[in-house]
Amino acid sequence: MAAAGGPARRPVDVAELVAGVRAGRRGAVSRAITLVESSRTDHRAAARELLAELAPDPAARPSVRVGISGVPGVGKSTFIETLGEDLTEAGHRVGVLAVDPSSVRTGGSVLGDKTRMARLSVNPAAYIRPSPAAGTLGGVARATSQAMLVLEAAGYDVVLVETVGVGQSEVTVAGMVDTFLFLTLARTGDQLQGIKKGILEIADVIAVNKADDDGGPGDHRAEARVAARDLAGALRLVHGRGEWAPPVVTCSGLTDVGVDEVWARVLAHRDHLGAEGLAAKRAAQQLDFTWALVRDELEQRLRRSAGVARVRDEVRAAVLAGELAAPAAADRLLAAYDD
Ligand SMILES: Nc1nc2c(ncn2[C@@H]2O[C@H](COP(=O)(O)OP(=O)(O)OP(=O)(O)O)[C@@H](O)[C@H]2O)c(=O)[nH]1
Ligand SMILES: [Mg+2]
Repeated sequence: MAAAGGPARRPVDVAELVAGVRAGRRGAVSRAITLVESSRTDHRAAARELLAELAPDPAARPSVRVGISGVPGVGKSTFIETLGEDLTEAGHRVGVLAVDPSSVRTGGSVLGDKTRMARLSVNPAAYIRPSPAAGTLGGVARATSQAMLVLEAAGYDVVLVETVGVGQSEVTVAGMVDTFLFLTLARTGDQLQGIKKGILEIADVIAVNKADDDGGPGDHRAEARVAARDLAGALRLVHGRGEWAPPVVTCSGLTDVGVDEVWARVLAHRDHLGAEGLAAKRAAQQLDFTWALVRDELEQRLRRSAGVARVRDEVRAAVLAGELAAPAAADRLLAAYDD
């Protein structure tokens, strides 16, 4: 375990890492993911080499990539644990990753609390990786999508990506998976207010979770069914004829009721895409990802720019004092960057 912080910065042995990942060795998988998460220049070069070596065989059956989102506490981790156990029992190998926007600010992590997936985290057919704890959302997204490639090369044929349902992270995750599953609750007040319209547009499958009798008084199953019916009605207004209309089902991740049904809908969505549709979707995602990487890199160059650093304080003071209008200030900064 010399990778993390040994004083002797040994160069990365990419060939050894490739062999280890391909053999499905957990230690190698962990080190490979740490490598693709690293922002060190020499690591970035090694990571590129690694990913080129691990590139999937185009003739092989593609993995199943599913994003799972919903507000904090909706039951994503519990659902993933139950689904993961069911899938590994059925012979799949399941990788779990997280994109956590809060980790970008606080250094925390959605999956940091592994006890929430106590069974899956000791399951030999599963691999759980918490969200990288630092960086921009773009950086975390890059790390996550590359970690996905590592897991796939290691033989994980299902990859589940958990993300908290706040803002841009959902759109980011939707841009790197085949199917986007949105978990919601029956009792979040007005269904349509509780769920941002944007979510309804990116969700491929929706499940009203906690449809069980484990959460206090009331008939949660009946409430969940009513909520699912209302949502399905609302979705018909959003989606046109002939398009995939996201099915709305009910489930309980905690008691493993309806989870198989949710998975069946995920697979139905894949069938709807078809092999060509899936390939086209992934290709389009790669193009979007390319530009996201460029934007991310440009932002970092902007931050590192010596020219910008020279005028930044002065421009800031002038704008705050009302002496310089924003468009003129932006021109000054851009001119300083271009110098
Ligand atoms: N009744 C009931 N409770 C559940 C269910 N799933 C999760 N819970 C409970 O809800 C709480 C939150 O569950 P998590 O699985 O951690 O939720 P999460 O969406 O991953 O939460 P964050 O990662 O913090 O966003 C826990 O106390 C769970 O025991 C369910 O299907 N039914
Ligand atoms: Mg969670």
